[in-house]
Amino acid sequence: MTTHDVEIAIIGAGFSGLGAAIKLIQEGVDDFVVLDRGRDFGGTWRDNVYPGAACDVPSHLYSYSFALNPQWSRSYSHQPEIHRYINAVADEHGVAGHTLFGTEVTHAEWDEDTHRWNLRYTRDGEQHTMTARNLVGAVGPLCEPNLPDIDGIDEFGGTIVHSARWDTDYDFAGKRVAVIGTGASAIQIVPQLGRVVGHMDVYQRTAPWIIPRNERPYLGVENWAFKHVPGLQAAIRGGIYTFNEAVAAGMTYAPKALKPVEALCRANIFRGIRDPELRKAVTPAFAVGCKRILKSNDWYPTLDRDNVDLVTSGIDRITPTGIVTADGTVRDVDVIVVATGFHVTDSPVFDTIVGAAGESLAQVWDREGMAAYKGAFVHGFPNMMLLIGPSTGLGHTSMVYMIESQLNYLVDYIRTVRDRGLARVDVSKSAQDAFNTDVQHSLRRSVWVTGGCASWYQDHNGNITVLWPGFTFVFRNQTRRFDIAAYDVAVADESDTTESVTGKPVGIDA
Ligand code: N01
Repeated sequence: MTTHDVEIAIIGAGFSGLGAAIKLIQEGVDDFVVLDRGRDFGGTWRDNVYPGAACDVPSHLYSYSFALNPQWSRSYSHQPEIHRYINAVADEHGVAGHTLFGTEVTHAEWDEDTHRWNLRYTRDGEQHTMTARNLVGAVGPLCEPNLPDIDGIDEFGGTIVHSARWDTDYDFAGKRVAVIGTGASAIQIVPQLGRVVGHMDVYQRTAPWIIPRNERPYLGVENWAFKHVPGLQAAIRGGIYTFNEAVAAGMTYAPKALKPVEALCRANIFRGIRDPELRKAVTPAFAVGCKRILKSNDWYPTLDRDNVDLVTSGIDRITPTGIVTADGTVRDVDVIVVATGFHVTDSPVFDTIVGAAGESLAQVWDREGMAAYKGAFVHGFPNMMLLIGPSTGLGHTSMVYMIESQLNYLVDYIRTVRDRGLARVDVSKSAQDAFNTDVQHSLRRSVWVTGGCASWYQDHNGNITVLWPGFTFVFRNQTRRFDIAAYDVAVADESDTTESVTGKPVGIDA
């Protein structure tokens, strides 16, 4: 077992953890480490390798502002290209030298005596420990797959594949397949499988609203222009951003203004499906925007295929050979694809982080509801900043924009801690509560509250704790500077200024 002490430990090497590492390097901070259980950078864009995996935010906006990519091959990027982009950016900034892959953090606990986070992690089957003066939680909300709790699922004798843990060796050709779920992942998987499987049953609990996806490949001349015409890519990015912010206004303040979007979705159904009964079955019964608005041109035509059935009767149980629905129908299958989303408000990661009072994030959030200050700091968890924490999610535009806002806040936090010699920084309960009261106030007329749907944006109390309401530039303004007045702080004494114990952690070149 090895022990180390670092100034900052970042858990997660996806878009947010990598962005944090780059910003720290640019700030001249060297004493940090990124810990990730995977084998390279990318997080959710490394792990989601299901067929058809792609982004539904246009390529020019779904990238770091400090690493624009003029070479995007399509107007919407697919997973392999985003994964390559993320790793290329990591290479360019030399982040690998700060990163431990194949490393799973199993426990992180605040130590009030040393003013440090005590971390336990496993690497190559061995246990290690580390202490860190600051902890950055960059695991993202979409990292822990949610397996549905359906009677009999453990007894199924065939294969079960979760969308986020795809079995790339499994050959779907000619198979009888069941797909559970009709969210953002399922609508990308189902059209790909529909072309190769023998038969597919798609189990829909709630029909989603889906607009057409105006994806196309870029011409060589366009890529040339993105690279050589000054300001062109930034202008396109700005145009996409501005359009999306208008949608945010509708979702937050005037859901009725989204009627034209609903009309687009209805036209998409009409165009994609001939059978009137099937059209009715796929038409949602909630306001557009209440759940994520999806984008697809081939979802409806796939449901209309002869080898595909949409099943709307609820799932009663799973048997060793298939699925039984509430109406008593038995459908035998070889493989079940579960595209049932992620543990967002109940992530097992929350159990592993223990704050100053000896309680885990899960215990605190179970009792008080999921909440943080500016989506980042949680009262009672000193010196810990979450990236894409509570109230930062979006239903309409690029999460990378929110991540970059939080990175500004992180860098200014580290600057402040260094300049003032702070050993302990804990957001005050009153500042955190006031922030969340404002968020809930902004949400009250929004489509997520009034739209008549259940969604993963809600915690177990039914409150929308995942989303940022309104304009993202408001969040950018609120996170420009670290506002120390919102925090209870303690200055370092001699015991806090102890030198690092053993320098860089195991596996990182000195
Ligand atoms: O998961 P979801 P996802 N029995 O939670 C159903 C991002 N993403 O992986 O709606 C039967 O949206 C559930 O039904 P219902 C994006 O932010 C982005 O698809 O709850 N069904 C729903 O249909 C997205 O929002 C991209 O009634 C069950 C589905 O499973 C997020 O990831 C691409 C069930 C889950 O949908 C999650 O998307 C892909 C049960 N027991 C994903 N449990 C981009 O393009 C759940 N369901 C950027």
